[in-house]
Amino acid sequence: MSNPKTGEPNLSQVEKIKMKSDGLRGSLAESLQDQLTGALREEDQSLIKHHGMYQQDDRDLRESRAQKKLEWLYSYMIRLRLPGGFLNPSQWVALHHIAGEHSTGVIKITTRQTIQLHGILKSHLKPTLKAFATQRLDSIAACGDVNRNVICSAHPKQSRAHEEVFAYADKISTLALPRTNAYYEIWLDREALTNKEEEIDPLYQDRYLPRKFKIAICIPPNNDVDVFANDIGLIAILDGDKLLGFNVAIGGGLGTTHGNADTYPRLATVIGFVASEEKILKAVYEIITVQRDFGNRSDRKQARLKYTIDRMGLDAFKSEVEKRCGFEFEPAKPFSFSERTDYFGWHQNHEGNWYYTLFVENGRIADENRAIKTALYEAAQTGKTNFRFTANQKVILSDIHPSDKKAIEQILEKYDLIKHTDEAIPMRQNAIACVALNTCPLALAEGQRYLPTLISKLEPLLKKYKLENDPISIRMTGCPNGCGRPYLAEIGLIGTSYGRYNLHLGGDRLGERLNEKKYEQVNEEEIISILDPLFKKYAAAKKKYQSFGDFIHQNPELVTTR
Ligand code: SRM
Ligand code: SF4
Repeated sequence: MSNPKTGEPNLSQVEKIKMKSDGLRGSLAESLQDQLTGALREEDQSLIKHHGMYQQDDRDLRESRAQKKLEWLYSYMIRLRLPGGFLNPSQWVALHHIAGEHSTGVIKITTRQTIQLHGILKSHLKPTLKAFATQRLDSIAACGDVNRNVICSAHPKQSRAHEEVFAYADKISTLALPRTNAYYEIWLDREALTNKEEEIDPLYQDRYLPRKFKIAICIPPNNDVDVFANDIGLIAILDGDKLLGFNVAIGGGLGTTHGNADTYPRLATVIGFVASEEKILKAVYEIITVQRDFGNRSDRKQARLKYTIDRMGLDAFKSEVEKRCGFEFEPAKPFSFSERTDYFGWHQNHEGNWYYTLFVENGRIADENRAIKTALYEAAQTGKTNFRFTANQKVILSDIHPSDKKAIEQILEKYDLIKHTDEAIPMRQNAIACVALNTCPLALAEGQRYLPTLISKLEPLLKKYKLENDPISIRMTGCPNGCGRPYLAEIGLIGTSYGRYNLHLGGDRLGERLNEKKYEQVNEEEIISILDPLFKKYAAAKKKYQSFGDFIHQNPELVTTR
């Protein structure tokens, strides 16, 4: 980690870029002016992430463009910062138009309760962000080495306490926002600040964090956010309708690298309970500062909080946090999860308002098989529904007054979306696939473009064994970074090369146990021929097990690791 001669840390390239970036400005303003290329200068490609954007290219077109001696077709993905994943109807209408005017048109719901737009050309970046700003929407810190979008159980209005818990997503997001005004200057043409004092950032300083940082809040008994996959997981402890505080879990993270045994997925560990709002925010803040000060800044593959904790030891890490907080955590309170799901269809809350959770396969809102995008636009235009995203890439038409339910239902029926939601088998409803090809530069295999087809091939098997109503969780990613949280699925498929995946099995249904890699580099035919007999045996023994994942976990001899 440090130079043996000078004792100075061997900083990674990204660390150097951040530190000399003048509050994440770098030469972004100049890079944007350069009309000779669709790309940014290399250093700015790192910085732009902290503004919620990634430079990408259309990977499907690489070869044909190379043949024509053209540079890759560069474009940008923008990810919004939406703590708790909420949009009002006028924001939705604006999003619909922005997506149409500046991006591929597809509104992509992510696994962290927000949306991404892809395919935005360099010249469209500023107009896109300006249009979002008119709706009080921004992409600040949606990516980069900072705290990302804070996620929260997606049904915040189930009870009064749910609403209170939801408000924490916003408070934490604000607490952990970088102080720089670079975003406003570069993208929104605001005046540069003359007084740099105002930009002094006590949390991030000039180094930001060693790596991305993620926080989730969940409300048992539903672990719909996969709370243990986060750097910080806050587990709400309720007494009836009263929020008592949160158990705090730290050190979750899923990304790994093929062939690098020093990388691993890790579930967050519960370290205690905190009660008052002041203490909760202080605890979150100081966990971040300890990671800032102790995290690995030489090797980005070892820089996430999970590695800092495992290197320092959990007790030492916790003591350092408590020392900085000036208080000790109370012992963790008992809690338990009984589900990890979105509540599809219509549900009414304690105030009498209605919620409709719509099935959106892998979060792609477009007019593809069904006119989902048009339907949601029409629903938004009525002004009678809000929109909430789930951490499983779905959307909830929400907060609908009883007198407005009919109008919204008619729109859903007009576009056949109620049937669309009801007809998807639970495996499909709950499945997650990451973006992968054609935009993700790290993809080794397909994700969202392929999982629907694979499920269609598994569906007859499930029917054959009368398992079609069993919500077996299946998740696929195009590489081992874990964006679709495949390590927490009963069936996890992790891309290794085009058409091939490592098959992981045996995760539980609640997101409390990681699965294990059982087969390497299998193709579709092999996946099906492995799962067919396992489904058959599970169906015969089903009564004895909570889930397919438990069945595999408790009968490891059924799976021959290869
Ligand atoms: Fe992710 C990188 C997409 C959730 C772990 N992720 C990427 C990038 C930006 C590729 C890149 O670095 O150039 C992907 C952009 C693809 C594209 O074209 O849009 C990408 N990640 C996504 C999304 C959109 C997947 C989706 O289909 O929904 C999710 C956006 C979330 C958001 O709104 O903020 C997404 N990524 C996740 C999750 C799941 C979660 O947070 O619950 C994980 C695993 C949890 C974790 O962080 O450990 C995840 N993404 C990664 C990693 C591995 C990090 C690591 O610690 O090793 C990378 C690569 C990296 O950071 O170097 C990555
Ligand atoms: Fe890309 Fe890999 Fe994330 Fe999928 S898991 S979006 S392929 S980085």
